[in-house]
Amino acid sequence: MPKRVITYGTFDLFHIGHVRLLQRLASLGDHLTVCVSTDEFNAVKGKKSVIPYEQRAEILSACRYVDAVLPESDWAQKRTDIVEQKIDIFAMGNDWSGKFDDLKDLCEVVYLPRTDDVSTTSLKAYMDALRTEQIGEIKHLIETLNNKAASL
Ligand code: C2G
Repeated sequence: MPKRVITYGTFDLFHIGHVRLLQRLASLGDHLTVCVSTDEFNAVKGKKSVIPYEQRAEILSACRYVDAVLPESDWAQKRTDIVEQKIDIFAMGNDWSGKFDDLKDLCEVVYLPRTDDVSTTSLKAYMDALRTEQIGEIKHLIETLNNKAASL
């Protein structure tokens, strides 16, 4: 019987950590379903993604390791999803280690190693730093031009 795997996440600013996780998840079975957090559920999680849900879902659908994409709209849907989707393995990155062991009565629960040195948070921080630097450069340019104009 083909093994069916499921995972959940925001997958904002899709990066190599996400790709490697999906690759590992796909190698666990024959079919991988990814439940992508909706923008509304992200608010519940205390997150605001840069990329809106529709685009995050489309990006995941385009990933060679992903067979199906569903919305994740609340914490409690996992049990229903596992039963309805006939899931054999529930898997997440190990930053969630132990958090979903209650699902072990329904299916195998696996936590896989995260990819170090990359995260959506660090990408956002880098973009913010770039933006701050660019604003500083623009302000300096304006000041220079004003000084030149004043000396004419
Ligand atoms: N991940 C990873 N390596 C990284 C970053 C993320 O393996 N460098 C994994 C996480 O462990 C998670 C998945 O990629 O399994 C998605 O990460 P997020 O988009 O941050 O998802 P999260 O906010 O953890 O939401 O109900 C579960 C939640 O929806 C999980």
